[in-house]
Amino acid sequence: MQRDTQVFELIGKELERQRSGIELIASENFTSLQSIQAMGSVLTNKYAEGYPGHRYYAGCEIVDQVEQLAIDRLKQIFDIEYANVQPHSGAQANAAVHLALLQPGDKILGLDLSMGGHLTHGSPVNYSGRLYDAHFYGVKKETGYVDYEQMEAQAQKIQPKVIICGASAYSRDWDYKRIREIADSIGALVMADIAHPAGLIAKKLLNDPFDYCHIVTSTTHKTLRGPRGGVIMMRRDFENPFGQKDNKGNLKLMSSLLNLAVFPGIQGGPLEHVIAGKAVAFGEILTDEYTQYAKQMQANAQYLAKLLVNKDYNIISGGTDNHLVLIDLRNKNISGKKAEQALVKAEITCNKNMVPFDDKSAFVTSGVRLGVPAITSRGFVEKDMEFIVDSFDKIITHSEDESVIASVKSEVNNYMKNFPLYPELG
Ligand code: DSN
Repeated sequence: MQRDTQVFELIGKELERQRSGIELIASENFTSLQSIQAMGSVLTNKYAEGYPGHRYYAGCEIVDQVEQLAIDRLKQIFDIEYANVQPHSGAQANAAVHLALLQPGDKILGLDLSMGGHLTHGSPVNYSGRLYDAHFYGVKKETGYVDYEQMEAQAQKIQPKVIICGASAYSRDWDYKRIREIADSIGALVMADIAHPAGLIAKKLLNDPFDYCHIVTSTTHKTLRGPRGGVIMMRRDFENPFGQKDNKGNLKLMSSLLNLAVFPGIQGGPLEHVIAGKAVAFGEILTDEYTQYAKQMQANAQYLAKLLVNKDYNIISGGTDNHLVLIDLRNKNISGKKAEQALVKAEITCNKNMVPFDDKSAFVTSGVRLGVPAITSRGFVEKDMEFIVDSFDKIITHSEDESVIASVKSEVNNYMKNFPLYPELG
């Protein structure tokens, strides 16, 4: 068969783009070459609807072992009893949890998208806000921290079945114990979406959600540094108080409802090649090298925040506990959209982001979100944050000066030559 040069030339160009620039999108990372190789393997050819040992197709003996390896490693990482590694994405993982727990029209309570939350936590443009009766809590205007009093007041007033915690653009740790107390006071369940900080939680650098949150979801490609995908986890299984009863009158176990919600509920055949990539990444997370990586990620983010504050950038909440910072650019007289556009010309990639109490739309925004998972994988340590902040500041303060942008781009490209990415790929 003729080589598809069109597609592979584009892949080559994307590799070059990833190599030459500074990647600051908080939800992106560079998964290992062996994880990529597992994804690009013959496992993509196999249909395996069902779960290990219980499939609807023959010939699953090998993929059963692959999937079981991914499950076992994930259980070891987080010290949990239950893991489902089949969700194709974090959004699918969340949809499956909702399907397992809720009926259409049921009430949910999540962090407002404009305050750092996620589409699948009840946004009106997402299935979660269309199928369920979604309500929100926010962050405190004065501090930028989650407003737990508001969460409690909303919970008491609305009586949601599920309280969702977790965020896409929130740099502080969560008080899972307090959230559980609020949920217990109204008989609700707690779902934590740890897609962003999962890698730091895995290494105990942040609070552990598993003892307090009934169900925990994550993506696998952000701080966990695996392939794109999702997972659902529980430290302990339990009988779902909102679920149907079996024919003996017992409430069904959450694990069986979650498995049924993923397949056949919202997905067909699992992507066993991606699950193999997840298994590889989970194996890597169990190593000391990854522990060092997670610590470096947190140290980099904290130093990045400090340097930005020194240059009079307004960091929401004043700093960070995790891998990201959210910057309100209003005192710099530039929108998030303009900042993103100018930065990408200099090959510094980040995303515009609404900040709490933003007066601009989601298409314009007053802020940008910067994250360090990808650059930490490239080998950046604290002192490299100085280069990032200097380059970032030059662009923000000269966003329409093409000669400054061109000179920063050239400095960025030269700098990145010191941090090889996938050198094996030539
Ligand atoms: N879009 C992802 C992020 O950037 O945080 C979340 O799904």
